[in-house]
Amino acid sequence: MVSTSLHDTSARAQTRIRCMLMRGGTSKGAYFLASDLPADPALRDRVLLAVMGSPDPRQIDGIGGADPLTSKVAIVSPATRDDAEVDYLFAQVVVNEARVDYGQNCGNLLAGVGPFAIERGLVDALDGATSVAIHMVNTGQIAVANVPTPGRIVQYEGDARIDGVPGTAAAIPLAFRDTAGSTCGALLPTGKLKDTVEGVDVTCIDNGMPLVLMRAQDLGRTGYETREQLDADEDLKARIEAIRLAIGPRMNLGDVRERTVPKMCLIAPPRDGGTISTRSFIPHRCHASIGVLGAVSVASAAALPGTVCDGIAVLAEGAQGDGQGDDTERVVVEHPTGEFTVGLTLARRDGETEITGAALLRTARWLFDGVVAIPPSVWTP
Ligand code: NQM
Repeated sequence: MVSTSLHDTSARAQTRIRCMLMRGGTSKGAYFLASDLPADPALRDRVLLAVMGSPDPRQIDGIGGADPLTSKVAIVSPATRDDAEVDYLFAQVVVNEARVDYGQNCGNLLAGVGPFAIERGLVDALDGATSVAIHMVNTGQIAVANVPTPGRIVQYEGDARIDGVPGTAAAIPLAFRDTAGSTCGALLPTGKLKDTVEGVDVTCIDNGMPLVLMRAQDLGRTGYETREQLDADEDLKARIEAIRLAIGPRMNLGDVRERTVPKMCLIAPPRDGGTISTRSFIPHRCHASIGVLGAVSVASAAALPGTVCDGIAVLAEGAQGDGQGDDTERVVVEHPTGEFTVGLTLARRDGETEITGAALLRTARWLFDGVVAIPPSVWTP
């Protein structure tokens, strides 16, 4: 049993806070019980900055990995809603700035929330698999994770492979129901399938993650560049940021200068038998693969006729048709390190397509459990 102690004002020693380090999907982060962190939000943010070692491009004085994908925190507590077992608040600790952002979800860290809740005793495991309904506090939606728990113990090893993570691990299927308009209030926040910003056609969409899609060729790129090439492409990044700042208020996000949303995504025709090829910016660095809810938003745009994906996305026969009834569409989103498959549930009525759900597969791994040490100076601003 690890001892936890919240701040003791008489102590000169560092304060030990219980913390579990987990890989969630293609991200890595520190998982905390909310009750192990300070209740005061400003103090909690100072603690999280100290945990990760921000602001510092190398995060040398913390456990962050000097990349937005490894400078993440999950704060978990008993659910405040009847339709969930746990609350999950996601915090993005900005690497280079003394800032913690709560303005988005993270579907990758979400994959570790079910296992963490079971390991910490918030949820009782069943023999076989345990379904955990998770209230994603940042946006107010529910996700359901199905955690493998043979013998009532979380199983991390398995044969599921996700691109962006070496090897295989136990599959954790995730299902989302009500993610449309998660942050922007509407699936199509500008009210249109297509807009033109700074002379570039874009589709603004929010099915769990606010996203701006642009055809790579409209920006003079192929869309197949590597992450490193794109991160070094200052001209491209300046154009993308100009589009982001211009469209942010029209997506109901206000001034997005200091926000991590909307994410920006270059699209191109698929090259490896998938539906669409992507390079996403989160929002200033190119993603090594693609975010979970980012992929759900891309897949949603690909499935809707009239977006910038027309003529680029290769959908299954009849997938964009104006038929009637419900069906499931498998959308394969290619990214810099492979592909991400999203299963969309679509309801079609009189030529209109509504996206009613999304399902996908992630894996997670408990890496380390212990206490993180916070210097005394953090407690006094
Ligand atoms: O889109 C990166 C990630 C994410 C977020 C980001 C995510 C999601 O890959 O749901 O998972 O977009 O900042 O972890």
